[in-house]
Amino acid sequence: MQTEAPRINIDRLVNRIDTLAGIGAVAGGGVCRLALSDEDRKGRDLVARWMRDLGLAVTTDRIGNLVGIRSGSEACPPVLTGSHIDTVATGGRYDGSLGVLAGLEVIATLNEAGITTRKPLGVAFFTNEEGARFAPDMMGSGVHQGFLDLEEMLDIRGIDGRRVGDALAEIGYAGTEPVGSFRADSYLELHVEQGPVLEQEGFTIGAVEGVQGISWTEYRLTGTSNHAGTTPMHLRRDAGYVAAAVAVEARRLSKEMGGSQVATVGLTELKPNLVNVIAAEALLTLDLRNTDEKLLQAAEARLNEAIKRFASEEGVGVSSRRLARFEPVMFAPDMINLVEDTARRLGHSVKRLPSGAGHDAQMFAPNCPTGMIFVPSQGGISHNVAEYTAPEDIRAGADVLLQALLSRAG
Ligand code: HGY
Ligand code: MN
Ligand code: MN
Repeated sequence: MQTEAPRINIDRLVNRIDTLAGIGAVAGGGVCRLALSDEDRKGRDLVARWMRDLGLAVTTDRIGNLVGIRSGSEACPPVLTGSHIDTVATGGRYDGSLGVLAGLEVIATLNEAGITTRKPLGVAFFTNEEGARFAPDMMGSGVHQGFLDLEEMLDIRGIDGRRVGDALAEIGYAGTEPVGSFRADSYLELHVEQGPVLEQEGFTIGAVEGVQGISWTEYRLTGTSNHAGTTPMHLRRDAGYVAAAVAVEARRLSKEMGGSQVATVGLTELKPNLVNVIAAEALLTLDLRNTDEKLLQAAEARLNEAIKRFASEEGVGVSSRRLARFEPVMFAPDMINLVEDTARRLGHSVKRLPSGAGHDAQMFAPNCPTGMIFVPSQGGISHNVAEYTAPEDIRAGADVLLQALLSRAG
């Protein structure tokens, strides 16, 4: 019988994090592995090899989710962990990758300790969690858990016009495993907080209560290109001006609403995008989030109304397309307690908090007991090449993951 609880090997875990970060590496220590890109393919190949080297039985489903299973003494639904390895274009090396690689580190530690769990354990990574190239985000896990339709997702076109199904086939990860029917005993994901709370308040572990609601909309504004010098201001139909007004109003409204309301105009494209031409067209995206569904709906309605008003005052046409919409999700109380109790048992400070970011875990929450473990992000920075989490915090998070998974898997 194990005398003392096994501990993860932090050097091996950090080494895997750094090795994976070498694929799609960008200046400043960050990573660009947009979903279904060639870098994503290389990252997938590496992690799939590590999964097999650890003796996991690996399957690939029809939207490219990979699940590696370690048998237990009983045949029953697995206790699953994992996250994503796709990144935004200016991503960090921990967002997503930490959860997948910490899951592999748990397997490696159990293999070394010769421990067989009662329930099987699984480590997964899901296709296109970020949604930066192909919206919506959490695409793979949403299909995996039956909330997003496979065929509809395969037909989605990205910001570069590519079709998901074609890009997936091109990187060789259009698997055969069916989707939507996988049932886990439970799901527990380790992820960097990506916000400032744990660091500012001096906590090592976050016991995540849930994920806030997410609303992504694309607006296409159609004005009239004209000469920047000869066109009197009252005769303009300036799509660029309306786009800028939207960003200002989104900021103003969020401040007025307060609470957890946030708003981001992250993508704007002007046509023809020239110094002396009034923009004929503007494409922009609006990312709205709130922990409260009713408030999120209110923010959506008020901003949509404002955009219509700005456009009509400027004589600009407006059309919109929904890119993503997920309601807030609460995690299972017994999983939140498990994270909290395990962290305390291992001597780590722990705080309950909601997640500002979307995560694959939110797709499991309606189907099985689901929880998340957060570790601090230095300076609260993420979706930025400077993203950093200290090794001692990574070790703490991975040890909590190991012990919590052992508690679930018996
Ligand atoms: O947008 C998000 O919250 C996540 O990074 N996909
Ligand atoms: Mn993430
Ligand atoms: Mn992310």
